Formats: sequence, structure tokens, C-alpha cells
Amino acid sequence: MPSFSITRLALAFLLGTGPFSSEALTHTVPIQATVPSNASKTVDLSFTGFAFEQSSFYNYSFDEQGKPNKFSQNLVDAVLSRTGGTPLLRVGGTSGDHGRYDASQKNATNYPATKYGPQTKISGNRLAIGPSFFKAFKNWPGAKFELMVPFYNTAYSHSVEWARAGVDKIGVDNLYALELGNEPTFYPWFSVKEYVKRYGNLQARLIAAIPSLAGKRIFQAFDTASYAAGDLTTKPAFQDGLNANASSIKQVAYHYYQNQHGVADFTGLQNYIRHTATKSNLTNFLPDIRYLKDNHSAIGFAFTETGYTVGGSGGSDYIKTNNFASALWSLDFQLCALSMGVSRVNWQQILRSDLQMWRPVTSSLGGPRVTPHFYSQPFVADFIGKSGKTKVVELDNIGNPQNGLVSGYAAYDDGKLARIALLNLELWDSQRSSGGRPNATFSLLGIMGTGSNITVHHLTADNGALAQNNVTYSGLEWTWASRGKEKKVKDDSKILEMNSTDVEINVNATQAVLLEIR
Ligand SMILES: *[C@@H]1O[C@H](CO)[C@@H](O)[C@H](O)[C@H]1NC(C)=O
Ligand SMILES: *[C@@H]1O[C@H](CO)[C@@H](O)[C@H](O)[C@H]1NC(C)=O
Ligand SMILES: *[C@@H]1O[C@H](CO)[C@@H](O)[C@H](O)[C@H]1NC(C)=O
Ligand SMILES: *[C@@H]1O[C@H](CO)[C@@H](O)[C@H](O)[C@H]1NC(C)=O
Ligand SMILES: *[C@@H]1O[C@H](CO)[C@@H](O)[C@H](O)[C@H]1NC(C)=O
Ligand SMILES: *[C@@H]1O[C@H](CO)[C@@H](O)[C@H](O)[C@H]1NC(C)=O
Ligand SMILES: *[C@@H]1O[C@H](CO)[C@@H](O)[C@H](O)[C@H]1NC(C)=O
Ligand SMILES: *[C@@H]1O[C@H](CO)[C@@H](O)[C@H](O)[C@H]1NC(C)=O
Ligand SMILES: *[C@@H]1O[C@H](CO)[C@@H](O)[C@H](O)[C@H]1NC(C)=O
Ligand SMILES: *[C@@H]1O[C@H](CO)[C@@H](O)[C@H](O)[C@H]1NC(C)=O
Ligand SMILES: CC(=O)N[C@H]1CO[C@H](CO)[C@@H](O)[C@@H]1O
Repeated sequence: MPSFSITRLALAFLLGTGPFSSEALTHTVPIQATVPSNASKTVDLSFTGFAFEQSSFYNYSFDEQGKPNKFSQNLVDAVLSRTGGTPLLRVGGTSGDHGRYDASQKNATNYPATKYGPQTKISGNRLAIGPSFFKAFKNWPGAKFELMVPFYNTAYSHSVEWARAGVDKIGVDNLYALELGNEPTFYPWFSVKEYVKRYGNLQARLIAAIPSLAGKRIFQAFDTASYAAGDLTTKPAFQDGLNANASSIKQVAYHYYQNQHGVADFTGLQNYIRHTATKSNLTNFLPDIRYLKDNHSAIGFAFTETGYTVGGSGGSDYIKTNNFASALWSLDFQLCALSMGVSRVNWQQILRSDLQMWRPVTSSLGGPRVTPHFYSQPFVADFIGKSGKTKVVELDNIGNPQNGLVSGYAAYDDGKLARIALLNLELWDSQRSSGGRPNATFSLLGIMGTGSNITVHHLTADNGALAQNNVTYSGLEWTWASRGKEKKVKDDSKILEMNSTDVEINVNATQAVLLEIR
């Protein structure tokens, strides 16, 4: 039995309530009707981005008949149409950084992502892209791109050729940012001083070769690897030279993977999604977020390559973390990041991997599918809303005891309370847990008078944490069968009238709710 159950029993005992009383699990949540002074900056409607490993992007863009991939298009639209934001797609990664542009190559890539993982110089068979690679960028209606150009090789001519072909085919107006390299802290020559020197040189060469880049805020710096965040931070890099380039930098990017090798067992999965872990991990980035806000307020802070785990591992009880629990983690991570002033999060897609939100075509791993991890995205988008005037706060100090099993956030539109997200991160799974599904009650204090009705939408899976199918958000499902178009499969939303009392909301273990206040 996982240890959190023991905590619950112990607390129930201390409070003199029976072990099956739901009283011990009532969390009071103070709510402010108008936006608190320490709320986030105004949220970008394009917060919910996607990222594609360069070697996989072509296969995400076309279907098996060589037509634009409607399934991919529909899934991106399912998220971004909820806020009205521009889809921002990052196309980058180690495969491209170690790769080269070959103007004479007929195929888009020299090996298909359906059969090979991202190849790098290290694994011998590095990526080569040909001119037809850039046709893929035409298949994403309304999108703008964060295009990585190689930086790993010291011969800048490769980077310039790659960038010239890319900017030419994509069009500078569809380019959100030109990213110089990937995870530079792994470069053999890396030091902060050397990085800023070479960054300045490469940027100057690119501008000289591609005049349409001149005078624009269009470059993306850093793309620091997850777990190396301390090796390339903002203040020293800007002070050591990037200040000279600050007016051309659009965003500073970091990569983030919640863990490195998957989780060994169910208890490990609980620790992985615990809010306290997510929050303390994100807090490490606050000095960088604040430095940019205070010193270069026009430069955004983005997690441009993000996933739940960067590697896999074996073990008898090893749990593949692309499951419903990791969708809840992804939700908590993004809402927490919003509250801390992160500009956007791009979720990494690699065709032959476990971490993607969907598989666009058949590969040696199986047919096209939407993975459970996708389901965080429509929720995050609805939480942001369409107003373009949204600010977010974390609802602090909820959860008694403070064990990271619950979290909550409020969204304010133009200063007024509009939406609340409540997460119950206590793990429950129909196969792994004994007994019925626990639940927690959130008592919302001070919500009275903020509206007349509350609509409650659930993000849930009947089978709980390890579910791969039958996941729903607001009763909606997205599948390959519907080609990524939403389909109503159940009606589990409800409308509560606001009365003269505080509102109590019940949230099952391994479930989240979005409250819309009207
Ligand atoms: C915002 O202020 C409230 C109280 O005014 C405090 O509880 C909370 O920790 C603050 N949040 C942040 C992110 O500073
Ligand atoms: C180009 O791709 C086709 C399949 O799409 C493959 O049959 C062919 O071998 C590839 N050519 C090269 C030179 O890689
Ligand atoms: C995958 O992409 C390669 C080019 O990189 C292409 O030759 C191949 O036809 C694509 N496969 C599918 C199933 O779309
Ligand atoms: C970037 O900085 C370098 C010096 O490090 C300078 O040569 C270059 O002109 C700068 N470019 C821009 C666009 O500011
Ligand atoms: C996040 O927190 C967990 C638990 O403390 C830790 O194992 C993991 O390494 C952290 N990840 C990052 C990217 O900081
Ligand atoms: C950054 O901005 C803060 C607040 O305005 C200021 O105190 C600090 O000196 C600035 N730091 C640098 C390195 O410019
Ligand atoms: C919560 O869990 C209970 C017990 O499994 C179940 O009957 C109920 O339908 C669930 N509620 C929601 C909204 O999922
Ligand atoms: C919540 O759990 C308690 C205790 O198991 C149970 O009595 C109650 O019916 C549950 N409530 C809901 C709404 O599922
Ligand atoms: C609130 O809900 C009630 C009952 O469903 C409905 O009559 C009323 O129009 C709703 N009010 C608003 C502001 O949506
Ligand atoms: C408001 O009162 C109605 C009627 O008594 C009740 O059905 C409803 O659940 C109450 N709403 C809330 C949010 O407590
Ligand atoms: C109850 C329900 O909707 N079950 C579905 C769960 O998912 C599987 C696989 O997609 C379907 O076959 C079931 O019908």
C-alpha cells in the first residue's frame, strides 16, 4: 500500500475522525475575487506550444499518402483554437544540431523517423536534410516556427546554408524565432564565455547572409539541457556578452524533463507527480525568470523542449510514464509555470519514443494514436481562456498535510476571477490500488458573489493513473479514429448555482477539475 494512505489514516486519527471519514480530506482554499498583486504577467495565448525533434518533423507533417497530416493539424487546432493563440512549433533537437543541410539530397531526410530514432554524430549516422524537408512547414495552418540551426559544428557554413534554405522556404514572417543550436552545455568547447562569444559571431554571420533577419527581435538563445540549467544561466551570460545582442533576442530557452529514467514502481510514480517536487523544480528557474523580467523585459522565458522523462529504464515493475498520471503532472507543471511567469512550454514529439502526445503515422512501434499525455493540453488552454488579459496565481498552502497531493490555481480575466483549477494528485489505479477511489473536498472560501454559476469540467480516466485509453476532458475524447477531432463521449460536467455559502467541490483521486465562473 502506498505511503500516502498511511498519512491519511494518521491524520484522520489525529483529528479524531474515522478512517473512512472524508473530513480529513477537506482542504480550505481561500479565493480572492480580484487579481492578487503577485499574480503572473499577462499570459500569452500561445503558451501551449509543441516541439518536434528535427528528424521526426517531416513524418509529423505528412500522412502515409504524402498529403498534409490532418490528424496532426486537428490535434494542434484542438488546443490552440481554445485560446485563439498562434500555434508555436519548435523544430529542433540534437539530431539537427549534429546534422547537415545537403542541397542535392532528394529525400527530405536521409533516413525515415518511422524506422530510426534521432541519429546523432555520436551514434554514427547523422541527420542530413534536403530542400524538400522544408515543405513540411507548409502543412501547419496559422503556425509560426522556432527553427533550430546547427551550432554544434564549428564550421558555420553549415548553419548558414541550413538557415538560408529554411528562412527562404518558411518565410521570415512565419518564423517566430531562429534558434542557435541545442543544449550547448554539452558542446566540447563549452564555457559561458566561449558560448556568448560564438553565439555573437554566429548571429552576426546569419544576419550578414540573410538580410531579412537584420533589425529584428528574432533569435532564440540557450536551449540549455535539462539537468544542466545551472551551467548556463541568464545573468552571467548577458553580463559576459549577450547584452550586446539583447535587442535581437526573442526568447531565452531551457529544456525540462521531470525525470531522467522513468519510474521504477507505483510509489515512484506518486513521487514523480507530487506538486511539491514540481514546484521546487520550477522554483530553481525563478532567478532566470526574474532576471529577464527586471533587466530585459522584452525577452521571454520558455521551456522549448519538454517531456516527462528523457530516458527509459528496465526493471520488473518499471512503469511507462506516458499514462494518465503523467498527463496530470503535465497539467500541474504548466499551471505552476504559468503562475511563475514562464512564457510558453513546447512539448517534445519524437516519433519512435514513448514521450510524444501523439503518433502521426505508422512506425515500427505501431499505428497512429493519441497518447494520454495529450489530455493536459485542452485543459491548460481552457484555463488560459481567450480574453488575452489573463493572469494566474497559484492557490497557496492548500493541502493538509502539505504533502503535495493537491494543488490549485486561479485565472483572472481583466482583474476578475474567471476560472479555478483543482488537482487531486493522489494516485489511484483500478489495477494497482486496493479499495475504492478516494476523493478530496475543496472548500472554496470567499467565492460567493464572484458570479452566479460555476461549471465544473473533469479531466479523468475511469481506470485511473495507468490508463492508456478512455481518458476524457470535459467528456471529450480525441483519438485516431476521429482523426484528432474532439468527440463527446460522456456528460460529466455540471453546473452549480452559487448560493449564500462557500462552495464545496469534490475531486476524485487522480483527477482534476476546471471551474468556470459565470
Ligand atoms: C502571493 O501572496 C500570497 C498572500 O498575499 C501568498 O500566500 C503567496 O505565497 C504569494 N505567492 C507568490 C507566488 O509569491
Ligand atoms: C528515399 O526514400 C525512399 C522511401 O521514401 C527510399 O526508398 C529510398 O531508399 C530513399 N533514398 C535514399 C537515397 O535514402
Ligand atoms: C517519413 O519521412 C520520410 C522522409 O523523412 C519519407 O520518405 C517517408 O515516406 C515518411 N513515412 C511516412 C509513413 O509518411
Ligand atoms: C551581437 O554581438 C556581437 C558581439 O558579440 C556583435 O558583433 C553583433 O553585431 C551583435 N549583433 C546584434 C544583432 O546585436
Ligand atoms: C524534479 O524533482 C524530482 C523529485 O525531487 C527529481 O527527482 C527530479 O530530478 C527533478 N527534475 C528536475 C528537472 O529538476
Ligand atoms: C537588473 O534589474 C534590477 C532591477 O531593476 C537591478 O537592481 C539590477 O541591478 C539589474 N541587474 C543588472 C545586471 O543589470
Ligand atoms: C469519482 O469516483 C467515484 C467512485 O469510483 C465514481 O462513482 C464517480 O463517478 C467519480 N466521479 C467523477 C466525476 O469522475
Ligand atoms: C468521497 O469519498 C467518501 C469516502 O469514501 C464517500 O463516502 C463519498 O461518497 C465520496 N464522494 C464522491 C462524490 O465520490
Ligand atoms: C445559472 O444556472 C441556472 C440554472 O441552470 C440558469 O437558469 C441561469 O440562467 C444560469 N445563470 C447564468 C448566469 O449562467
Ligand atoms: C445551491 O442551492 C441549491 C438548492 O438548494 C443546491 O442544489 C446547490 O447544490 C447549491 N449550490 C452550491 C454551489 O452549493
Ligand atoms: C467504456 C469505454 O468507453 N471503453 C472503451 C475504452 O477504450 C477502448 C479502446 O479504445 C474501447 O474499445 C472501449 O470501448
